[in-house]
Amino acid sequence: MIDLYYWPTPNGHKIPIMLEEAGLEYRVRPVNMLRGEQFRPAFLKVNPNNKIPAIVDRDGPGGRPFALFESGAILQYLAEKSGKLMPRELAARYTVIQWLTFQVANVGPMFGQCGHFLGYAPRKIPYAIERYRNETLRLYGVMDRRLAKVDYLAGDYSIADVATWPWVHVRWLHRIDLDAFPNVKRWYQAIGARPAVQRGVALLEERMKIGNPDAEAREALFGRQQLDQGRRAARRPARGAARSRPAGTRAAQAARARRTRGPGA
Ligand SMILES: N[C@@H](CCC(=O)N[C@@H](CS)C(=O)NCC(=O)O)C(=O)O
Repeated sequence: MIDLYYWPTPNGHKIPIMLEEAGLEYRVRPVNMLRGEQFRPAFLKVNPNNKIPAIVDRDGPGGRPFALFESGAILQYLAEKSGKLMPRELAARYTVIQWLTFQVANVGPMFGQCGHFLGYAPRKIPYAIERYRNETLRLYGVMDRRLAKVDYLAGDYSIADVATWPWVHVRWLHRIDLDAFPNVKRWYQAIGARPAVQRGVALLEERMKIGNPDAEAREALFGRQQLDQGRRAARRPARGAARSRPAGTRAAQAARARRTRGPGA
Protein backbone atom coordinates (compact mmCIF):
# COMPACT_ATOMS: atom_id res chain seq x y z
CA MET A 1 0.00 0.00 0.00
CA ILE A 2 1.31 3.43 -0.97
CA ASP A 3 0.13 6.62 0.75
CA LEU A 4 -0.15 9.37 -1.85
CA TYR A 5 0.10 12.92 -0.50
CA TYR A 6 -1.70 14.78 -3.16
CA TRP A 7 -3.59 17.78 -4.47
CA PRO A 8 -4.98 18.05 -8.02
CA THR A 9 -2.33 20.09 -9.86
CA PRO A 10 -0.05 19.22 -12.81
CA ASN A 11 2.76 18.02 -10.51
CA GLY A 12 0.24 16.15 -8.41
CA HIS A 13 -1.42 14.42 -11.39
CA LYS A 14 1.80 12.68 -12.42
CA ILE A 15 1.74 10.26 -9.52
CA PRO A 16 -1.82 8.85 -9.58
CA ILE A 17 -1.40 8.47 -13.36
CA MET A 18 1.75 6.39 -12.75
CA LEU A 19 0.16 4.42 -9.90
CA GLU A 20 -2.78 3.61 -12.18
CA GLU A 21 -0.47 2.67 -15.08
CA ALA A 22 1.58 0.44 -12.77
CA GLY A 23 -1.45 -1.13 -11.09
CA LEU A 24 -0.04 -0.35 -7.63
CA GLU A 25 -2.36 -0.11 -4.65
CA TYR A 26 -2.60 3.36 -3.09
CA ARG A 27 -4.69 5.55 -0.84
CA VAL A 28 -5.01 9.29 -1.14
CA ARG A 29 -3.97 11.69 1.61
CA PRO A 30 -5.26 15.06 0.42
CA VAL A 31 -2.97 18.01 1.23
CA ASN A 32 -5.01 21.13 0.59
CA MET A 33 -2.21 23.49 -0.36
CA LEU A 34 -4.74 26.31 -0.86
CA ARG A 35 -5.41 26.15 2.88
CA GLY A 36 -1.82 25.70 4.09
CA GLU A 37 -1.95 21.98 4.86
CA GLN A 38 1.50 21.56 3.29
CA PHE A 39 2.88 23.17 6.48
CA ARG A 40 1.45 20.60 8.86
CA PRO A 41 4.27 19.00 10.88
CA ALA A 42 3.17 15.48 9.86
CA PHE A 43 3.45 16.38 6.19
CA LEU A 44 6.76 18.23 6.62
CA LYS A 45 8.19 14.97 7.95
CA VAL A 46 7.34 13.40 4.58
CA ASN A 47 8.41 16.40 2.49
CA PRO A 48 10.49 19.09 4.24
CA ASN A 49 10.07 21.16 1.03
CA ASN A 50 6.31 21.61 1.78
CA LYS A 51 5.13 20.57 -1.68
CA ILE A 52 2.98 17.86 -3.15
CA PRO A 53 3.33 15.22 -4.49
CA ALA A 54 4.96 12.89 -1.98
CA ILE A 55 4.51 9.23 -1.13
CA VAL A 56 5.10 6.82 1.72
CA ASP A 57 5.48 3.26 0.51
CA ARG A 58 4.36 1.20 3.50
CA ASP A 59 6.12 -1.78 1.94
CA GLY A 60 9.34 -0.04 0.94
CA PRO A 61 12.87 -1.42 0.57
CA GLY A 62 13.59 -4.02 3.25
CA GLY A 63 9.87 -4.21 3.98
CA ARG A 64 10.04 -0.90 5.84
CA PRO A 65 8.07 2.33 5.20
CA PHE A 66 9.86 4.57 2.72
CA ALA A 67 9.03 8.26 2.21
CA LEU A 68 9.85 10.05 -1.02
CA PHE A 69 9.25 13.54 -2.45
CA GLU A 70 10.02 15.21 -5.82
CA SER A 71 7.85 13.87 -8.62
CA GLY A 72 10.84 12.85 -10.78
CA ALA A 73 12.26 10.68 -8.00
CA ILE A 74 8.83 9.21 -7.20
CA LEU A 75 8.20 8.31 -10.84
CA GLN A 76 11.56 6.54 -11.08
CA TYR A 77 10.92 4.68 -7.83
CA LEU A 78 7.46 3.53 -8.95
CA ALA A 79 8.85 2.49 -12.35
CA GLU A 80 11.53 0.38 -10.65
CA LYS A 81 9.11 -1.07 -8.15
CA SER A 82 6.60 -2.10 -10.81
CA GLY A 83 8.93 -2.76 -13.75
CA LYS A 84 6.72 -0.47 -15.86
CA LEU A 85 7.37 2.56 -18.10
CA MET A 86 11.16 2.51 -17.71
CA PRO A 87 13.36 0.26 -19.88
CA ARG A 88 16.27 -1.72 -18.39
CA GLU A 89 18.70 -1.32 -21.29
CA LEU A 90 21.19 1.45 -20.42
CA ALA A 91 20.84 3.79 -23.42
CA ALA A 92 17.03 3.54 -23.47
CA ARG A 93 16.92 4.02 -19.71
CA TYR A 94 19.00 7.19 -19.82
CA THR A 95 16.96 8.52 -22.72
CA VAL A 96 13.95 8.28 -20.40
CA ILE A 97 15.86 9.92 -17.55
CA GLN A 98 16.98 12.68 -19.94
CA TRP A 99 13.40 13.57 -20.99
CA LEU A 100 12.17 13.18 -17.41
CA THR A 101 14.84 15.65 -16.31
CA PHE A 102 13.85 17.92 -19.21
CA GLN A 103 10.38 18.00 -17.67
CA VAL A 104 11.34 18.60 -14.04
CA ALA A 105 14.10 21.12 -14.84
CA ASN A 106 12.45 22.99 -17.74
CA VAL A 107 8.79 22.32 -18.45
CA GLY A 108 7.67 22.40 -14.80
CA PRO A 109 9.52 25.55 -13.71
CA MET A 110 8.97 27.57 -16.92
CA PHE A 111 5.32 26.63 -17.51
CA GLY A 112 4.85 27.15 -13.76
CA GLN A 113 6.20 30.70 -13.84
CA CYS A 114 4.23 31.42 -17.01
CA GLY A 115 1.05 30.30 -15.21
CA HIS A 116 2.03 32.28 -12.13
CA PHE A 117 2.41 35.58 -13.93
CA LEU A 118 -0.67 35.01 -16.10
CA GLY A 119 -3.02 33.52 -13.53
CA TYR A 120 -1.77 34.23 -9.98
CA ALA A 121 0.24 37.48 -9.87
CA PRO A 122 -1.80 40.29 -8.27
CA ARG A 123 -0.82 42.63 -11.12
CA LYS A 124 0.16 42.01 -14.72
CA ILE A 125 3.90 42.43 -15.31
CA PRO A 126 4.43 42.40 -19.10
CA TYR A 127 8.18 41.64 -18.91
CA ALA A 128 7.63 38.56 -16.70
CA ILE A 129 4.69 37.32 -18.78
CA GLU A 130 6.64 37.69 -22.01
CA ARG A 131 9.78 36.08 -20.61
CA TYR A 132 8.06 32.94 -19.27
CA ARG A 133 5.51 32.59 -22.05
CA ASN A 134 8.33 32.76 -24.60
CA GLU A 135 10.18 30.06 -22.70
CA THR A 136 6.97 27.99 -22.63
CA LEU A 137 6.54 28.42 -26.40
CA ARG A 138 10.20 27.54 -26.94
CA LEU A 139 9.79 24.32 -24.93
CA TYR A 140 6.66 23.42 -26.90
CA GLY A 141 8.80 23.82 -30.01
CA VAL A 142 11.47 21.47 -28.62
CA MET A 143 8.81 18.87 -27.82
CA ASP A 144 7.08 19.27 -31.18
CA ARG A 145 10.32 18.70 -33.12
CA ARG A 146 11.15 15.68 -30.97
CA LEU A 147 7.66 14.21 -31.38
CA ALA A 148 7.89 14.65 -35.16
CA LYS A 149 10.53 11.89 -35.05
CA VAL A 150 9.27 9.56 -32.31
CA ASP A 151 5.87 8.54 -30.92
CA TYR A 152 6.70 9.44 -27.32
CA LEU A 153 9.34 11.68 -25.76
CA ALA A 154 11.81 8.88 -25.07
CA GLY A 155 10.72 6.67 -28.00
CA ASP A 156 8.30 4.34 -26.22
CA TYR A 157 5.66 5.50 -23.71
CA SER A 158 7.47 6.11 -20.41
CA ILE A 159 7.54 8.05 -17.14
CA ALA A 160 8.90 11.02 -19.14
CA ASP A 161 5.50 11.27 -20.85
CA VAL A 162 3.65 10.75 -17.56
CA ALA A 163 5.61 13.70 -16.11
CA THR A 164 5.00 16.00 -19.07
CA TRP A 165 1.40 15.27 -20.08
CA PRO A 166 -0.29 16.96 -17.04
CA TRP A 167 1.48 20.24 -17.88
CA VAL A 168 0.13 20.19 -21.43
CA HIS A 169 -3.27 19.33 -19.97
CA VAL A 170 -3.46 22.79 -18.29
CA ARG A 171 -2.20 24.67 -21.38
CA TRP A 172 -5.23 27.02 -21.28
CA LEU A 173 -3.53 28.74 -18.32
CA HIS A 174 -0.44 29.36 -20.48
CA ARG A 175 -2.53 30.47 -23.48
CA ILE A 176 -1.16 27.72 -25.71
CA ASP A 177 -2.96 26.75 -28.92
CA LEU A 178 -2.17 23.09 -29.53
CA ASP A 179 -2.94 23.43 -33.25
CA ALA A 180 0.36 25.32 -33.51
CA PHE A 181 2.15 22.17 -32.28
CA PRO A 182 0.58 19.27 -34.24
CA ASN A 183 3.01 16.59 -33.00
CA VAL A 184 2.44 17.57 -29.37
CA LYS A 185 -1.28 17.50 -30.12
CA ARG A 186 -1.13 13.95 -31.50
CA TRP A 187 0.94 12.84 -28.48
CA TYR A 188 -1.38 14.61 -26.00
CA GLN A 189 -4.46 12.96 -27.49
CA ALA A 190 -2.89 9.47 -27.59
CA ILE A 191 -1.90 9.65 -23.93
CA GLY A 192 -5.19 11.24 -22.89
CA ALA A 193 -7.03 8.25 -24.39
CA ARG A 194 -5.35 5.83 -21.96
CA PRO A 195 -7.77 4.65 -19.25
CA ALA A 196 -5.07 4.83 -16.55
CA VAL A 197 -4.38 8.47 -17.43
CA GLN A 198 -8.10 9.27 -17.33
CA ARG A 199 -8.44 7.64 -13.89
CA GLY A 200 -5.34 9.39 -12.55
CA VAL A 201 -6.26 12.87 -13.71
CA ALA A 202 -9.81 12.44 -12.33
CA LEU A 203 -8.52 12.07 -8.75
CA LEU A 204 -10.07 14.84 -6.59
CA GLU A 205 -10.94 16.59 -9.86
CA GLU A 206 -13.86 18.33 -8.17
CA ARG A 207 -11.39 20.17 -5.89
CA MET A 208 -9.10 21.32 -8.67
CA LYS A 209 -8.63 25.08 -8.75
CA ILE A 210 -5.94 26.50 -11.01
CA GLY A 211 -5.31 30.26 -11.06
CA ASN A 212 -7.34 33.10 -9.53
CA PRO A 213 -6.46 32.33 -5.87
CA ASP A 214 -8.51 33.73 -3.00
CA ALA A 215 -6.74 35.64 -0.18
CA GLU A 216 -6.19 32.54 1.95
CA ALA A 217 -4.72 30.57 -0.96
CA ARG A 218 -2.50 33.51 -1.89
CA GLU A 219 -1.18 33.65 1.68
CA ALA A 220 -0.58 29.88 1.80
CA LEU A 221 1.13 29.70 -1.59
CA PHE A 222 3.06 32.98 -1.69
CA GLY A 223 2.88 34.56 1.78
CA ARG A 224 5.03 34.50 4.87
CA GLN A 225 4.17 30.87 5.64
CA GLN A 226 6.40 29.96 2.71
CA LEU A 227 9.36 31.56 4.47
CA ASP A 228 8.82 30.06 7.91
CA GLN A 229 6.60 27.07 7.07
CA GLY A 230 3.80 28.47 9.23
CA ARG A 231 5.87 28.68 12.41
CA ARG A 232 6.02 32.46 12.91
CA ALA A 233 3.06 33.46 10.77
CA ALA A 234 1.01 34.50 13.82
CA ARG A 235 3.59 37.13 14.80
CA ARG A 236 4.33 38.71 11.41
CA PRO A 237 1.49 38.49 8.87
CA ALA A 238 2.59 38.86 5.25
CA ARG A 239 1.82 42.11 3.48
CA GLY A 240 -1.39 41.77 1.56
CA ALA A 241 -2.45 38.62 3.43
CA ALA A 242 -6.12 38.12 4.30
CA ARG A 243 -6.97 40.33 7.27
CA SER A 244 -10.47 39.13 7.98
CA ARG A 245 -9.35 35.55 8.42
CA PRO A 246 -5.96 34.87 10.03
CA ALA A 247 -5.14 31.97 7.71
CA GLY A 248 -1.55 31.62 8.79
CA THR A 249 -1.95 31.47 12.56
CA ARG A 250 -1.40 28.31 14.49
CA ALA A 251 -4.93 28.58 15.90
CA ALA A 252 -6.41 28.80 12.41
CA GLN A 253 -4.27 25.90 11.23
CA ALA A 254 -5.30 23.78 14.19
CA ALA A 255 -8.97 24.59 13.58
CA ARG A 256 -8.60 23.58 9.94
CA ALA A 257 -6.79 20.41 10.92
CA ARG A 258 -9.76 19.43 13.06
CA ARG A 259 -12.21 20.17 10.23
CA THR A 260 -10.34 18.58 7.33
CA ARG A 261 -9.03 15.08 6.85
CA GLY A 262 -5.45 15.00 5.70
CA PRO A 263 -1.94 13.98 6.76
CA GLY A 264 -1.74 13.59 10.49
CA ALA A 265 -5.32 14.74 10.92
N1 LIG B 1 9.78 19.91 -8.07
C1 LIG B 1 8.57 19.52 -7.38
C2 LIG B 1 7.51 20.59 -7.55
C3 LIG B 1 6.28 20.33 -6.69
C4 LIG B 1 5.38 21.54 -6.62
O1 LIG B 1 5.73 22.65 -7.08
N2 LIG B 1 4.20 21.35 -6.02
C5 LIG B 1 3.26 22.45 -5.84
C6 LIG B 1 1.92 22.10 -6.48
S1 LIG B 1 2.09 21.86 -8.24
C7 LIG B 1 3.01 22.66 -4.36
O2 LIG B 1 2.88 21.71 -3.62
N3 LIG B 1 2.90 23.91 -3.93
C8 LIG B 1 2.60 24.23 -2.56
C9 LIG B 1 3.63 25.13 -1.95
O3 LIG B 1 4.55 25.56 -2.66
O4 LIG B 1 3.51 25.42 -0.77
C10 LIG B 1 8.08 18.17 -7.93
O5 LIG B 1 8.28 17.96 -9.13
O6 LIG B 1 7.54 17.37 -7.16
